[in-house]
Amino acid sequence: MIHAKGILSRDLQLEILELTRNIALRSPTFIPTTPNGNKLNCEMTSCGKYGWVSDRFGYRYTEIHPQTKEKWTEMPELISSLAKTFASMVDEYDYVPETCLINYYKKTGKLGLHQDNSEFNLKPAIISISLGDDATFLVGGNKRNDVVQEILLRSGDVFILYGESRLYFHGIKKIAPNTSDLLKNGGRLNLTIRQVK
Ligand code: MD3
Ligand code: FE
Repeated sequence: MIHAKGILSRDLQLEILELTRNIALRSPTFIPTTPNGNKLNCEMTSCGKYGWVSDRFGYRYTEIHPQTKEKWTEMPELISSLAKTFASMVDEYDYVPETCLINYYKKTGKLGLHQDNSEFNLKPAIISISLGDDATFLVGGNKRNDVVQEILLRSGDVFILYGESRLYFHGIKKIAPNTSDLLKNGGRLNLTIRQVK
Protein backbone atom coordinates (compact mmCIF):
# COMPACT_ATOMS: atom_id res chain seq x y z
CA MET A 1 0.00 0.00 0.00
CA ILE A 2 1.17 3.50 -0.76
CA HIS A 3 -0.54 6.54 0.75
CA ALA A 4 0.54 9.61 -1.24
CA LYS A 5 -0.80 12.37 1.01
CA GLY A 6 -1.88 15.62 -0.66
CA ILE A 7 -0.23 14.65 -3.95
CA LEU A 8 -2.96 16.25 -6.12
CA SER A 9 -2.93 20.06 -6.28
CA ARG A 10 -6.11 22.01 -5.60
CA ASP A 11 -6.39 22.81 -9.33
CA LEU A 12 -6.07 19.16 -10.28
CA GLN A 13 -8.68 18.21 -7.62
CA LEU A 14 -11.08 20.80 -9.08
CA GLU A 15 -10.46 19.51 -12.58
CA ILE A 16 -11.22 15.91 -11.52
CA LEU A 17 -14.32 17.10 -9.64
CA GLU A 18 -15.61 18.80 -12.79
CA LEU A 19 -15.01 15.60 -14.80
CA THR A 20 -17.00 13.55 -12.25
CA ARG A 21 -19.89 16.04 -12.47
CA ASN A 22 -20.04 15.54 -16.24
CA ILE A 23 -19.89 11.76 -15.84
CA ALA A 24 -22.79 11.85 -13.34
CA LEU A 25 -24.90 13.89 -15.78
CA ARG A 26 -24.61 11.12 -18.40
CA SER A 27 -24.27 8.10 -16.05
CA PRO A 28 -26.30 9.09 -12.96
CA THR A 29 -25.27 7.93 -9.49
CA PHE A 30 -27.43 5.24 -7.86
CA ILE A 31 -27.55 3.51 -4.48
CA PRO A 32 -26.66 -0.15 -5.03
CA THR A 33 -28.60 -2.94 -3.31
CA THR A 34 -26.52 -5.81 -1.94
CA PRO A 35 -27.44 -9.45 -2.71
CA ASN A 36 -29.04 -9.59 0.81
CA GLY A 37 -31.40 -6.76 -0.13
CA ASN A 38 -29.69 -4.05 1.91
CA LYS A 39 -28.81 -0.67 0.44
CA LEU A 40 -25.23 0.60 0.53
CA ASN A 41 -24.68 3.82 2.47
CA CYS A 42 -23.02 5.38 -0.56
CA GLU A 43 -24.03 6.58 -4.05
CA MET A 44 -22.10 5.18 -6.99
CA THR A 45 -21.55 5.42 -10.70
CA SER A 46 -18.72 4.46 -13.04
CA CYS A 47 -16.99 5.48 -16.23
CA GLY A 48 -14.87 3.51 -18.66
CA LYS A 49 -15.42 0.25 -20.55
CA TYR A 50 -16.96 -1.37 -17.46
CA GLY A 51 -18.90 -0.23 -14.41
CA TRP A 52 -19.43 -1.89 -11.07
CA VAL A 53 -23.01 -2.86 -10.18
CA SER A 54 -24.66 -4.70 -7.33
CA ASP A 55 -28.17 -6.12 -7.11
CA ARG A 56 -29.90 -9.27 -5.82
CA PHE A 57 -27.89 -11.33 -8.33
CA GLY A 58 -24.58 -10.18 -6.84
CA TYR A 59 -21.65 -7.87 -7.50
CA ARG A 60 -20.19 -7.64 -11.00
CA TYR A 61 -18.92 -5.45 -13.81
CA THR A 62 -21.21 -4.65 -16.72
CA GLU A 63 -20.82 -2.67 -19.94
CA ILE A 64 -24.10 -0.79 -19.47
CA HIS A 65 -25.50 1.49 -16.78
CA PRO A 66 -28.26 -0.34 -14.83
CA GLN A 67 -30.74 2.57 -15.08
CA THR A 68 -30.04 4.32 -18.39
CA LYS A 69 -29.26 0.97 -20.12
CA GLU A 70 -26.63 2.90 -22.07
CA LYS A 71 -22.88 2.35 -22.20
CA TRP A 72 -20.94 3.90 -19.33
CA THR A 73 -19.44 7.32 -20.07
CA GLU A 74 -15.90 6.95 -21.42
CA MET A 75 -13.06 7.48 -18.97
CA PRO A 76 -11.60 11.00 -19.28
CA GLU A 77 -8.01 11.07 -20.52
CA LEU A 78 -6.85 12.91 -17.38
CA ILE A 79 -8.13 10.12 -15.12
CA SER A 80 -6.64 7.30 -17.21
CA SER A 81 -3.29 9.05 -17.55
CA LEU A 82 -3.10 9.73 -13.79
CA ALA A 83 -3.91 6.06 -13.11
CA LYS A 84 -1.18 4.88 -15.52
CA THR A 85 1.32 7.24 -13.90
CA PHE A 86 0.51 5.95 -10.39
CA ALA A 87 0.55 2.31 -11.58
CA SER A 88 4.02 2.83 -13.05
CA MET A 89 5.17 3.95 -9.58
CA VAL A 90 4.55 0.36 -8.43
CA ASP A 91 6.24 -1.09 -11.54
CA GLU A 92 3.01 -1.83 -13.43
CA TYR A 93 3.99 -0.44 -16.82
CA ASP A 94 1.32 -2.23 -18.88
CA TYR A 95 -1.60 -1.06 -16.73
CA VAL A 96 -4.90 -0.65 -18.63
CA PRO A 97 -7.42 1.58 -16.76
CA GLU A 98 -10.70 -0.11 -17.71
CA THR A 99 -13.06 1.34 -15.12
CA CYS A 100 -13.29 4.16 -12.63
CA LEU A 101 -15.81 3.66 -9.83
CA ILE A 102 -17.05 6.93 -8.37
CA ASN A 103 -18.35 6.71 -4.79
CA TYR A 104 -20.13 9.66 -3.20
CA TYR A 105 -20.54 9.71 0.59
CA LYS A 106 -22.86 12.16 2.29
CA LYS A 107 -21.83 13.11 5.83
CA THR A 108 -23.45 9.91 7.20
CA GLY A 109 -21.99 7.72 4.43
CA LYS A 110 -20.12 4.50 5.27
CA LEU A 111 -18.86 1.38 3.55
CA GLY A 112 -18.64 -1.87 5.53
CA LEU A 113 -15.49 -3.98 5.68
CA HIS A 114 -15.10 -5.87 2.39
CA GLN A 115 -12.61 -7.31 -0.09
CA ASP A 116 -12.46 -6.15 -3.72
CA ASN A 117 -12.75 -9.41 -5.63
CA SER A 118 -15.32 -8.76 -8.39
CA GLU A 119 -12.50 -8.26 -10.89
CA PHE A 120 -11.59 -11.12 -13.23
CA ASN A 121 -7.90 -10.28 -12.79
CA LEU A 122 -7.05 -9.62 -9.15
CA LYS A 123 -3.39 -8.76 -9.82
CA PRO A 124 -3.40 -5.19 -11.26
CA ALA A 125 -3.20 -2.33 -8.77
CA ILE A 126 -6.18 -0.26 -7.66
CA ILE A 127 -5.65 3.50 -7.66
CA SER A 128 -7.85 5.52 -5.28
CA ILE A 129 -8.31 9.31 -5.37
CA SER A 130 -9.99 11.12 -2.45
CA LEU A 131 -11.83 14.44 -2.89
CA GLY A 132 -13.78 16.50 -0.35
CA ASP A 133 -14.32 15.74 3.32
CA ASP A 134 -11.90 13.61 5.34
CA ALA A 135 -12.69 9.93 5.83
CA THR A 136 -11.59 7.44 8.45
CA PHE A 137 -10.57 4.49 6.33
CA LEU A 138 -10.12 1.00 7.82
CA VAL A 139 -7.68 -1.51 6.41
CA GLY A 140 -6.91 -4.97 7.76
CA GLY A 141 -5.37 -8.07 6.23
CA ASN A 142 -6.44 -11.01 4.07
CA LYS A 143 -8.87 -12.30 6.69
CA ARG A 144 -12.00 -10.52 7.87
CA ASN A 145 -10.93 -10.88 11.51
CA ASP A 146 -7.41 -9.50 11.05
CA VAL A 147 -6.57 -6.40 13.07
CA VAL A 148 -7.53 -3.20 11.24
CA GLN A 149 -5.71 0.10 11.24
CA GLU A 150 -7.41 3.47 10.82
CA ILE A 151 -6.06 5.81 8.18
CA LEU A 152 -7.26 9.37 7.55
CA LEU A 153 -7.94 9.92 3.85
CA ARG A 154 -8.01 13.59 2.89
CA SER A 155 -8.82 15.56 -0.25
CA GLY A 156 -6.00 15.23 -2.77
CA ASP A 157 -4.65 11.96 -1.34
CA VAL A 158 -3.93 9.03 -3.65
CA PHE A 159 -3.88 5.49 -2.29
CA ILE A 160 -2.28 2.68 -4.31
CA LEU A 161 -3.24 -0.92 -3.51
CA TYR A 162 -0.93 -3.41 -5.13
CA GLY A 163 0.60 -6.80 -4.54
CA GLU A 164 -0.42 -8.39 -1.24
CA SER A 165 -2.53 -5.38 -0.12
CA ARG A 166 -4.77 -5.67 -3.19
CA LEU A 167 -6.94 -8.22 -1.36
CA TYR A 168 -6.92 -6.68 2.12
CA PHE A 169 -10.25 -6.13 3.84
CA HIS A 170 -11.10 -2.43 4.00
CA GLY A 171 -13.97 -0.01 4.51
CA ILE A 172 -15.01 3.56 5.27
CA LYS A 173 -15.87 4.01 8.95
CA LYS A 174 -16.78 7.68 9.06
CA ILE A 175 -16.87 10.91 7.11
CA ALA A 176 -15.77 14.03 9.00
CA PRO A 177 -18.26 16.71 7.88
CA ASN A 178 -17.09 20.20 6.87
CA THR A 179 -13.39 19.33 6.75
CA SER A 180 -13.01 20.41 3.11
CA ASP A 181 -14.53 23.17 1.00
CA LEU A 182 -13.86 21.41 -2.33
CA LEU A 183 -17.43 20.11 -2.74
CA LYS A 184 -20.00 22.87 -2.50
CA ASN A 185 -22.54 20.63 -0.77
CA GLY A 186 -20.02 18.78 1.39
CA GLY A 187 -19.44 15.05 1.58
CA ARG A 188 -16.70 12.96 0.03
CA LEU A 189 -15.97 11.58 -3.42
CA ASN A 190 -13.68 8.64 -4.03
CA LEU A 191 -12.55 7.48 -7.45
CA THR A 192 -11.08 3.97 -7.78
CA ILE A 193 -9.46 3.14 -11.08
CA ARG A 194 -9.03 -0.53 -11.95
CA GLN A 195 -7.96 -2.93 -14.63
CA VAL A 196 -10.67 -5.60 -14.59
CA LYS A 197 -9.44 -8.19 -17.15
C1 MD3 B 1 -7.59 -1.44 0.29
N1 MD3 B 1 -13.81 2.39 -1.78
O1 MD3 B 1 -14.89 1.22 -3.97
S1 MD3 B 1 -10.89 3.52 -1.61
C2 MD3 B 1 -14.39 0.48 -3.11
O2 MD3 B 1 -13.12 5.37 -0.14
C3 MD3 B 1 -13.84 1.06 -1.87
O3 MD3 B 1 -14.71 4.80 -1.47
C4 MD3 B 1 -13.38 3.08 -0.60
O4 MD3 B 1 -13.46 0.35 -1.01
C5 MD3 B 1 -13.75 4.52 -0.75
O5 MD3 B 1 -14.30 -0.75 -3.25
C6 MD3 B 1 -11.92 2.91 -0.35
C7 MD3 B 1 -9.33 2.88 -1.15
C8 MD3 B 1 -9.19 1.41 -1.39
C9 MD3 B 1 -9.65 0.80 -2.54
C10 MD3 B 1 -9.44 -0.55 -2.77
C11 MD3 B 1 -8.74 -1.31 -1.83
C12 MD3 B 1 -8.53 0.67 -0.46
C13 MD3 B 1 -8.31 -0.69 -0.65
C14 MD3 B 1 -8.45 -2.66 -2.04
C15 MD3 B 1 -7.73 -3.36 -1.12
C16 MD3 B 1 -7.30 -2.76 0.07
FE1 FE C 1 -13.26 -1.66 -1.79
